Amino acid sequence: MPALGAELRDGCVAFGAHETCWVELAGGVPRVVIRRGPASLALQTSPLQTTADGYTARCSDPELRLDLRCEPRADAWILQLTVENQSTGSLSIEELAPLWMGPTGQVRVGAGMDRWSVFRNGYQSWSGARAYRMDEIDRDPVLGFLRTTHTDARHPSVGRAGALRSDLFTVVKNLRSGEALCLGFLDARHAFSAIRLDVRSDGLRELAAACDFDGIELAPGARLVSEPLWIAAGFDERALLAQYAVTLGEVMQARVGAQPPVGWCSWYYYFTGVTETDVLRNAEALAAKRARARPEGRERCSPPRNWASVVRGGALFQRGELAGKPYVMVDDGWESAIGDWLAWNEKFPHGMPWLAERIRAAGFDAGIWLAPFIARPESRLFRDHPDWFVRAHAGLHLWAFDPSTLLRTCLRQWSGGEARPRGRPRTAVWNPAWSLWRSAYALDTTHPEALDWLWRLARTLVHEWGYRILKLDFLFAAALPGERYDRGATRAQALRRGLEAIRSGAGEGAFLLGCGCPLGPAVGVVDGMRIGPDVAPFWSNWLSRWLLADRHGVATRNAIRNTLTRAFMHRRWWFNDPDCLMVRDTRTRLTRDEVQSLATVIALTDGMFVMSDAIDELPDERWVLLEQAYSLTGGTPTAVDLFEADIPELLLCERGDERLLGVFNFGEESSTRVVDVGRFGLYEGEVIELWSGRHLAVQDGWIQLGAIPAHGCRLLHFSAGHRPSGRSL
Ligand code: 9PG
Repeated sequence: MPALGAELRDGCVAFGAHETCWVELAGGVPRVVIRRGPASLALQTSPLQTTADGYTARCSDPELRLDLRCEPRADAWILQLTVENQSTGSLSIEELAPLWMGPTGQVRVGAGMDRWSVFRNGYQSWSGARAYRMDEIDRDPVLGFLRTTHTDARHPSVGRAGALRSDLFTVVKNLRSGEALCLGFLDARHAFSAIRLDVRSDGLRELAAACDFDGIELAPGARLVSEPLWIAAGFDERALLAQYAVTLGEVMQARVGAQPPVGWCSWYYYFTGVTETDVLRNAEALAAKRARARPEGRERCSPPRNWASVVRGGALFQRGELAGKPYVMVDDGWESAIGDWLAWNEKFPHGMPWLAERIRAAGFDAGIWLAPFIARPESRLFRDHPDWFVRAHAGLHLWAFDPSTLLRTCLRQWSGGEARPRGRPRTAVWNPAWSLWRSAYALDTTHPEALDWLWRLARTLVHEWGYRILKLDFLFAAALPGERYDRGATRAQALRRGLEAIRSGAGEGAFLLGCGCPLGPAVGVVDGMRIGPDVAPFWSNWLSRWLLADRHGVATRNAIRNTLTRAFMHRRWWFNDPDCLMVRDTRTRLTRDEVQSLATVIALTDGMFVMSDAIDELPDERWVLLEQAYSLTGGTPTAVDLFEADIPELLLCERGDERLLGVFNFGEESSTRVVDVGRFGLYEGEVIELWSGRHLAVQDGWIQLGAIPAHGCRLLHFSAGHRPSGRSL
């Protein structure tokens, strides 16, 4: 990987790679944005001057001093900005950018911006992530309450071609000449951050690598430090992403266990209707499957011969158990109210501690779902402690409306009152599955009593009730914009404090699974993380295509996209949770082709392996499909065409000396595919399409796959053998 050089040129910072790799950033300055009254003000800096470990500059606001630390690392640079308030009054800090370039700046990544493909990471678990071309528009969901639940409410997308905002990091890849540039923040405990890029036909408008400080106050004499920014360039964009992910994981002390868990979750079959009997019936059905899968069992339900003879994997339970017990998770539907997590409803007559014991007696770990950072208005938590909740800034109500809030706002307006009063609890989630009428509110995780409650809650669920796996959902609520008890805390810090309180109560032995969670601040606290939207018993629908801009929300197609585009985070920041693998053939609109595509993506990307069907109703053939998919896990995935497609369609998986290649057709028509085996460094020996068992011929380095149906895939197995060495993708 060619190393970047850095220098000070005309008082600005400049980076450049050597001649063979044409990557250059020139005219970069640090920048601070402060709030003055209702307006935001970007302060210009004086020319940077060299200091012992970097550069220093003053802002146009004469009392603000900026120090930019500029540190070389193997093949990368780290920039970190410190600001010091040398004035006599406090300042409200919106943004600290260690690197900012305006129209006079220069960014080159290979020849011509027209062939750039830019990775846009989403804010939280459910936000879409993919590479964009410069003529594409990144759209937010259409309705306000969906923007609140799927994107960063403080930073709506610009909605114009060439303007992109990528949370935490980005990679810019030139598809013509091959160069790639990676910019990414290495820490997220103190502030959310993003890379903003705005390119017009006449050139660059803005490139900013900036941390969001949410307008917190900087007292006279106080200092504020940005998160460290990592900058590297080269030709191998996937190696850059991997190196960035590894480095962030080290800085934030990511929790990565030995092997991703296997589990069952009630949500995608029973939804909120789940009962105690449903959970027990599935635990028993799973226990029966496991008894049969054991070598001493009488009847072994194993994959078909041709599959088992070529794939070297284990049966679901045998290998899954090496990582600890498989788990049985009671998802949403057990609680007495959203917010009241220590009381259950009448569908669980024996109580949740009893159920955990029964699950454990059946030989599984017990898992439970909760949304610890939200509470609905009727919950005891909210009624007893209204002061534990985030308050709305003026003007926030219409961002996250529900019918009741909307009606009250209109009535207030008609009666001549203030339309959006300050200080009311801010609405966080409008979920029709809970109530059509009113929204849930966001817990203030900077309030010491609320943090104490979270600690006690986690302690009770894990150590008194016996649930070792906690699925923590709707976590973004802790980071919504609003007024908090601690006015000096950023949104990222608020979220982090809430998560840390839960970890501390749950203990080191608990497995915390984040969901609906802004990604960065959770690294080092959670063990698993949902990295995409919910799967669904359908591929996609009008709601997902139109209201959710075809990328952010519930739809199997959208879940598959993120599982592929965020695969590189797996085992570096946590275990990726791709969401559940549904394989049933009733009560679903997913076709067999769609189920096989979901199974192939989940298996080859190696994340958590979670089932969500009524196990005792599954036909044998579908249970075998689960076993088949599981036998393929454990490899290292690469989404080969990550920068070339909306949803990558080539997924290579390296498993010891075996290679697996998923070739997908995510289009709406059946389509013919050929594979250039040379591109994958694969040899011309035996190739089997696993789902059909067909042997495929390699002719002149090509495999003709024929037509792949819409949403379908082919799964190629290249057995160990005479592979040319030293070839990469
Ligand atoms: C339980 C579910 C499942 C699922 C989670 C999460 O209204 N909404 O915007 C909305 C978004 C996501 C969602 C439900 C509602 O799903 O991802 O696995 O646990 O909650 O309610």
